[in-house]
Amino acid sequence: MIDLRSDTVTKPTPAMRKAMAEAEVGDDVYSEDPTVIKLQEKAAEVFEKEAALFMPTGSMGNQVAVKLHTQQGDEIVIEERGHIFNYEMGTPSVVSGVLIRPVKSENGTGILTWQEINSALHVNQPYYACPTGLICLENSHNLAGGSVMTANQCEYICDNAHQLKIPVHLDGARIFNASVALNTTVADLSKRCDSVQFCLSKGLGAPVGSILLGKKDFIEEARVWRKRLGGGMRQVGVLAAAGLVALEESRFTLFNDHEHAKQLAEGVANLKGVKIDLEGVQTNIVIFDVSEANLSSIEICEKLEENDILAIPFGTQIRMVTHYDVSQEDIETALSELNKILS
Ligand code: TLP
Repeated sequence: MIDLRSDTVTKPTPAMRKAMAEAEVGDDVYSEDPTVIKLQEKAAEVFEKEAALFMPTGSMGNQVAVKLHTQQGDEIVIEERGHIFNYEMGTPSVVSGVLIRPVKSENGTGILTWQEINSALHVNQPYYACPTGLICLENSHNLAGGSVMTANQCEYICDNAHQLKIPVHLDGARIFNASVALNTTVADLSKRCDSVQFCLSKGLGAPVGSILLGKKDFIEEARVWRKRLGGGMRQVGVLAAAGLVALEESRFTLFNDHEHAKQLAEGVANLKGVKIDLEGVQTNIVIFDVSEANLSSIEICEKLEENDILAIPFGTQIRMVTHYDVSQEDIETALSELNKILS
């Protein structure tokens, strides 16, 4: 199988499995798991944030942040294709009682400008509008094709938001991909954000887990909400051990995934009935439109599957994601099968 559905499908590396087998563990609900503590300290150091908390999933990391930053009846502002809005099952309304105000990114990159955000805010409008309680950013931006936001763009948004006393949460599920694409550190890319969530279980390759980062008090409260939502884990050092390997080693190989994504995108661009924005392919996600092809996106993905290639159809688009279990030869095979299907 060549599995291009997501980078969540990576299997733990031999180094991760070894670290998992040898991990020292304790009860993490009592904050007594030495490997979890080590992972959290390492993450806080890498991101230059005060504190970090190991979360079972990225969704829980994001949703605990939404809960802590907002009051019931607030609105959160987010780009219209943002994961927190589209793929977290309405949790902002269920858990936090907030509304979402999706904003269109006019240039199509998914990276909102401050002007676009500002025009969607409700500040000092008592008695009729929902007050904006939070701005959510996403870097890299999954459904916009893995596009990246620079450190300056992010800082500018945070500084303006903070002047209005609005906090900013960064969904950095794939922030290490953004840091490789922009040749900068994850600390720089999230410097002024009040909280950041990043996933160990995507391109970094750990089997499970995400980290939520922020100020010490915020993370202490996040620990309470994690427990409340059923995310208090026990001898979870076995998973944190894989996360530590992911954090310390995997980020240095993401560059290859980006090269493979470029190779894939360039190949796809030459296929019949396909539209793709090549410049938009900045990291490990390739999204292309097949509305002018002879088959629908679902039919194309079904035919790919018959040939042991997996991809995800989204409306008239198909998403393919590269990761360390996908080689250059796999990309060539996928392109050649796609070519046969579309010809
Ligand atoms: N993304 C998954 C699917 O849910 C779409 C994927 O295959 O890409 N933020 C972003 C930007 C994400 O892409 C994801 C997962 C999450 C948060 C949630 O992470 P998990 O799956 O750990 O809850």
